[in-house]
Amino acid sequence: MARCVALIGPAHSGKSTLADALAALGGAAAPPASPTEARVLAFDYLGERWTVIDCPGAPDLLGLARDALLAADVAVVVAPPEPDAAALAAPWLRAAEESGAPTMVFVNKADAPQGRLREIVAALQAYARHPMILRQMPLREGEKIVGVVDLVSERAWKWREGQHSQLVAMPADVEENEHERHAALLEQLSEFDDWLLEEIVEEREPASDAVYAICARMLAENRAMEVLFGAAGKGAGVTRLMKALRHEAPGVEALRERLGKAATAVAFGVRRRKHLGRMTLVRALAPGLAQGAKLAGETVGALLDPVAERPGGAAVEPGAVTLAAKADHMPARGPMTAEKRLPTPLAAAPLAPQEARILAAPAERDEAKLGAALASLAEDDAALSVELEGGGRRVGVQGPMHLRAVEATLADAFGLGVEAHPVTPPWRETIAKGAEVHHRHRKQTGGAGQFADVRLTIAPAPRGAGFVFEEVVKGGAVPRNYIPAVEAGAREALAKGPLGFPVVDVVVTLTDGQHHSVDSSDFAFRAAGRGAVQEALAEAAPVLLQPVHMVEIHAPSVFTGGLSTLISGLKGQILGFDRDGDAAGWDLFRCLLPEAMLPDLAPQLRAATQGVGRFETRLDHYEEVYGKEAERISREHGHA
Ligand SMILES: Nc1nc2c(ncn2[C@@H]2O[C@H](COP(=O)(O)OP(=O)(O)OP(=O)(O)O)[C@@H](O)[C@H]2O)c(=O)[nH]1
Ligand SMILES: [Mg+2]
Repeated sequence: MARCVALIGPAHSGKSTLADALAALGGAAAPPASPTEARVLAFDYLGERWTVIDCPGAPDLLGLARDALLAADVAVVVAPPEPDAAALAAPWLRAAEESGAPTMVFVNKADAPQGRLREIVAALQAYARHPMILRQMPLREGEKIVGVVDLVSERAWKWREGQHSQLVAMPADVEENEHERHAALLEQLSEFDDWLLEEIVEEREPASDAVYAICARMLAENRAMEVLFGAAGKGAGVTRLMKALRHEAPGVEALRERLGKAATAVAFGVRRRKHLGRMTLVRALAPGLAQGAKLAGETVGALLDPVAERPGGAAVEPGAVTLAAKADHMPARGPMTAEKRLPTPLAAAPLAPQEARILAAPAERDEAKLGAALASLAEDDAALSVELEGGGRRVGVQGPMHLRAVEATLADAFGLGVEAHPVTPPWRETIAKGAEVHHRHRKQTGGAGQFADVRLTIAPAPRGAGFVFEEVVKGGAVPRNYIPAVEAGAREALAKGPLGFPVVDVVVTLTDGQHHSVDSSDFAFRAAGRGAVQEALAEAAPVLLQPVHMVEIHAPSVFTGGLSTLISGLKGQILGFDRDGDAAGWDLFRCLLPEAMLPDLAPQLRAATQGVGRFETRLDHYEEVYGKEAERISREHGHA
């Protein structure tokens, strides 16, 4: 049975280097890593099939890691070797915990550590609910780490570049420290195992194999995160990691427990290629996945080798990964049976967009094609949202890398270039006082004339009331059948007020008027209603309204100190912050922010949190804007 590992973690921590090194253990060649796509590697190790999913580390491509976690037996969070960089690993630790995937941590670049290993682990621990268990200690020569001591077996290994590590005698100066740490590790593990606790109490030395078995169970039951370390760039610690995975990684049965026992396969993302079209990454969870078989009610077309993207074997063994082509309706993510889709776990639910652009095709004739392409990309990408807005398409992305990835797919797979424009908030206007007008529409053109006469009042209505139309006409001065036309005219006038924006929160009351038995018509009363309301609005002290959002920022606690200044700088109103009850080491920061500031929030938050902060927003209310700011908005964005 084939097993699958997802490598996730911050940018440049060495995931791709580690993935290459793991594949090299199995003698497999690896295609180059992509900065914007999850790379799949497959190899055999000691007679077993393995797939490694190498996820990009840009925080705005977190969605790809969440997809990979759906299908992986084990997540390996590859962390940088600096205590100060631990917060960069926070989103990945969080995604791993949310997915429910058993997780290990690999502290990489141990050849050039920027701190003591125990400090690094302590710093990482702040962002995980699962206890982290350091199963090794470094073997040093001077300050340099040259190998590793396995604290379970109490054996020392020296790294050798390009070769297997060498078993060496435990250096005398390490021995005492090692014994202490070995005892501490056993004590930590005994929290998960009564037998081990008893052995310790009885002062018996447990056999290494029994302790390894406890480690394996801890991982399989997802109760703790083991921490290993190494230097993938030098091949150091890679075999240790692979052996730990081989001994401890649970198989597809455990994944089925997580996804739903009935699941026979799980989809975890889509790739698009110019000639091959849309292809879904699928992991088989049971026998029977083959060309021509059914999956989620659809007949499986071509099955490709996910590494080379060429036709693969006819059948896919349980646990192996394949690329389903020519199946346009195959779900992009989530577990399924032969007949149907099963519910997708919450951990792969859509991500709130962090930035938006209006995307347009440079050539008018490509607009429809762009619309269709974007709609289908959004369906496949839980991190992408597309809405129609004012004739354009408002595309919500996670950040610049994500936008680049979307643009690249549009260009490469659909042959579509796009122009990206900034989005503008939906400003509105209202009135500050009431007004009363009399407006007559009269025209004599050739034969039939036009005549309509209306008197009406306009008055402010409470925020959120929208448009209210009333009439108190007496004695049929405006005949009943023309009143809807007056209302329609009023609506036309409100579509664009004196400041250039749609008018809201007003009551228009038709009070009186005159008509003519021949020249009056719906048309004439509509024109009169429109003219009257236009006139009234100008007299009613128009006021600009801006949308204000309730914003919830999620960031590791170390960054929250700087957020108050950031929000004040964006003219936001801070509502407070709390520990985030949903994730270890994260804070939840709430504020009100004008929508016009949201495009600045995303890059500033990225800068203030090294890319890991994110936010959710929803429209809260409209608020009045006065003075120079209002004049500027009306001048630059009003369509007067
Ligand atoms: N010193 C040292 N450098 C390493 C090690 N492993 C990787 N690197 C270097 O770190 C840099 C980033 O490595 P990648 O493997 O591309 O990192 P990644 O995590 O895949 O990065 P993204 O895919 O961009 O998120 C490269 O320059 C590697 O050569 C290591 O063990 N020690
Ligand atoms: Mg990489």
